[in-house]
Amino acid sequence: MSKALASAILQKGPPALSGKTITYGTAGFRANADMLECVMFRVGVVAALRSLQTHKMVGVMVTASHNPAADNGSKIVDQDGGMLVHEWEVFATRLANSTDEADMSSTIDSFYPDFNSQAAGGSATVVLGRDTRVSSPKLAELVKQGILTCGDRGGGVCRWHDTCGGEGAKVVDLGIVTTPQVHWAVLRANQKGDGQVPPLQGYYEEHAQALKVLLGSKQTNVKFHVDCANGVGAKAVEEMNKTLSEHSIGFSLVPFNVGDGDPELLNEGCGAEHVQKSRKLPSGVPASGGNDKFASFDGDADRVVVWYKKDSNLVLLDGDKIAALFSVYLCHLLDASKLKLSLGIVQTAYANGSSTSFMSSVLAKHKENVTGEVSCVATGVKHLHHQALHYDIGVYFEANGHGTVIFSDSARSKIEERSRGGDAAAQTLHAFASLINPAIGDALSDLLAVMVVLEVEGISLEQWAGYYEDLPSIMTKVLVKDRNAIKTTKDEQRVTEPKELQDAVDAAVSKVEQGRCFVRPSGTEDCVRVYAEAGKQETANKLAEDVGTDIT
Ligand code: 16G
Ligand code: ZN
Repeated sequence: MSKALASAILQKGPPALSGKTITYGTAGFRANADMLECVMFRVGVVAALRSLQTHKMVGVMVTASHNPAADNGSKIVDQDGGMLVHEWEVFATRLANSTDEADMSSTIDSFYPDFNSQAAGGSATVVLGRDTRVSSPKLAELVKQGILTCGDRGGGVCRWHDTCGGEGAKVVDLGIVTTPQVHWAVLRANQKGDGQVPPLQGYYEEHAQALKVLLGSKQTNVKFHVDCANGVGAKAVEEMNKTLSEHSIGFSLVPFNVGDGDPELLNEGCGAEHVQKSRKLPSGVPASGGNDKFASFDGDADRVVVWYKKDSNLVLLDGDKIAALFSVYLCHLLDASKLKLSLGIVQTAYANGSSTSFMSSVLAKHKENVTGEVSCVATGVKHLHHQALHYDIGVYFEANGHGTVIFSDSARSKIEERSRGGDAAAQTLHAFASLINPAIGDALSDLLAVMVVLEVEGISLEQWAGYYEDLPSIMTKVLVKDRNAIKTTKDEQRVTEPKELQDAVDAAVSKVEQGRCFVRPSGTEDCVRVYAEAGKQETANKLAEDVGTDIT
């Protein structure tokens, strides 16, 4: 059976990778859209196979997130609503690059040994979403073809079955949505287990219901201007606004950079990536009063950073600051409820050193009622999410604005039980858990969570910014022949190979006050990244420059 499938895949042609291989990396497959046609078809096949194997729905999102408009990519959403398990990432990479029927068929057999037995009578359902890129409709169509090819009944025989008793493969196309909405749809569909994907209105309703509980009788009138990076966020923000106003919730999100002009403007000089990396105002900022509040999403709305203007400069509240805001809030609630739950704060090496010290001191202050720790893992949401699962409550954020808060099943039931007994803090915890996307970082959920925490705790953006002061930092990239020659420790803080490189980094860092520096190969680009931090900006810049020279 795997042979029949391999031959059907190859009929679509070999991958147009011009001699290069493509890897399912931290953010799935990403490349120039022209290279991706065949790869996308194969992504559809992999997703259908994963659904067949797990007997659950999975998802595919066609997007290249914050990358330029000419790029595209795809991410597979696993049956639990999270990122694809690692083994299947390897499978996806192997299948995407294969050019030979025998190799492809044996790849299917080795990664999915039960394929032949499970295929008989089995079925697959894949939830499909796409972003606003010009290439996305065509590439989503190819993913669809890949999915349907798996269940194709050409000549009355399903590709999976000799005599077809199963339902083959099905696609539920959500059209243009945010990446986190695909994760949400898969999670909720599998939780319900009735084979139906809930309408997206449920996503907006869930947020509104949770906000109502969190705000209680508080009358609010909070406005945030939202830079939608000229991507999918604009549509979601508009829908969210409608639902908020239907429920008379005094939160308004005023979108700008909504992508109604040139499609090339996606992520161009705007959005979370631009704001967080350059610390400059995005294009298209509406003329506004001095006290206005802003947020920037990335192109597929799974990242958010918050900011405001001070003397026409931008004051950034990045993912680290969002994690700090949520952690302080959650510590207060855990103190008040005496639930004795563990709180893990998960960061990457890019987290500013000041944020790590701040979080550790917050946890220390609350140690009577909260057992907690701050941990550091490798870059990429899947690593953070995985680590956050170790705690009752896991707060995870990358500095770039990717993150969420997850609650374990047992924490949820303890919170629910306590809140049924009328405990106000537990009721608030319960509503917060319902507000924030449990599957993955979600710009819209995170922003609403930020807004409600600021509002109910009476914290201004300036006070929040004052939680701690970031150490000056810089990130640079260095082009090398083979970035994979550089190996690091699991948390990416230190280079293990070549050893001399870490020695050189250590020597450079030892000369710098409050210095910290690390080097890691990028998971998304053909380069090596250098991050440096120090007491002064010039010193951080010099440290990054010196280490960069050591690499080349
Ligand atoms: C991907 C990751 C992002 C990470 C970035 C680092 C996901 C969904 N996305 O975009 O979290 O910050 O890669 O890129 O995991 P780099 O490896 O090129 O530095
Ligand atoms: Zn993104």
